Amino acid sequence: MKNWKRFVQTTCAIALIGSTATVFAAAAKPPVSKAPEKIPVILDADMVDLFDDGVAMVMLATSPKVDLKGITIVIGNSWAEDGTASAIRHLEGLGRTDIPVYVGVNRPTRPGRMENIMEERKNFGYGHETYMGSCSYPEPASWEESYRTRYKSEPTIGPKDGDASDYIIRTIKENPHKITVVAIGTGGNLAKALEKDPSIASLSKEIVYMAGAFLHAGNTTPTAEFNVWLDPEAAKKVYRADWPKQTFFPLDVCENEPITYKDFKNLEKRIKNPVFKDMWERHYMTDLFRKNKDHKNFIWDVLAAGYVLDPSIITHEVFMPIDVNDTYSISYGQTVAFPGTPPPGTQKAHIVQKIDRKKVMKMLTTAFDKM
Ligand SMILES: [Ca+2]
Repeated sequence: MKNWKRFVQTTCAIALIGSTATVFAAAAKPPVSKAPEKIPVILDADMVDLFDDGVAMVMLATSPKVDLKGITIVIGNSWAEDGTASAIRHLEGLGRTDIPVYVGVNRPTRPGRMENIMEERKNFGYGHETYMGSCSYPEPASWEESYRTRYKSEPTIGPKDGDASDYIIRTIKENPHKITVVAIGTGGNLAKALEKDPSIASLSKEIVYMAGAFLHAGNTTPTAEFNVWLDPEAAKKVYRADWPKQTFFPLDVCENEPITYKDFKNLEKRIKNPVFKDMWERHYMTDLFRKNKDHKNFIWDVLAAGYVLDPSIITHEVFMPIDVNDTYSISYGQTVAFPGTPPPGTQKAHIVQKIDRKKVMKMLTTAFDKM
């Protein structure tokens, strides 16, 4: 009897060990591979409809690789009122009104700049573009007025309360070493954020710009690219901050990669949503292509957004210390790369020279399929 009892106890113990081992075996199975983490992005833009800020925004907002955390609006192509209206219209069109928009800096750093800009251009020279963005028309009364005038309807959302610079600081600090900043406007918002909290640069993952003309002519003046030219003091402050990685898509590459009439037609046929069809019909580029099939159009900011989606679009770059000339003079706003010894306080940056055009065009068609 005693032996029988021991036999039962031993058998039960073996069975228990066996079942526990089965549980351990199940737990030891290799974990199911998780989807890669999305890249958290802040987009700082001088928004315009579609090309080029708008398309960059659509690429980021619709990519399954990206978590577009928010959009901050800065002066540049447009006044902040127009940029805000445009950002909101794009988000409505995409059904992504969950992405917050914050309004930011609406004047260049240099006092009286907007008032003196025509005189300045006479003194400092003209580049190969006559384009002047916000400097060429009066500031709208409000973002709502801008929205109603352009889109002939009422907005369904508005920008969030609070300054763009505070949103940038808060978001970077809540996600240390994770955020990619996509800076495709002038430098005002980022310079303001850095003044308030210089730690945000090193707490970011990286920053990517459409800005500058390093080994290439300027567009607005003979030496300066528009985004830097409008607020050189802000750009200098931003480029000298200690970001872990800075990548520039300057005119060096942007002005070598235009889209053609064939590309234009290929993109046009993909737009289905009336919100984007309306923008396309009113876009300056549409008119130029319809009048002249030999027209070519640059897509500037699109390249910076494309890099976030796939860094392998870069096929050639140089890595050098850089700076901005902020002395009010003939080369005000010129971006400079230093093959030799740089001035103290400058940082090194990746300056993109060539891209894989096929990859970028594929990204563009994917984005337009969602419009
Ligand atoms: Ca832009």
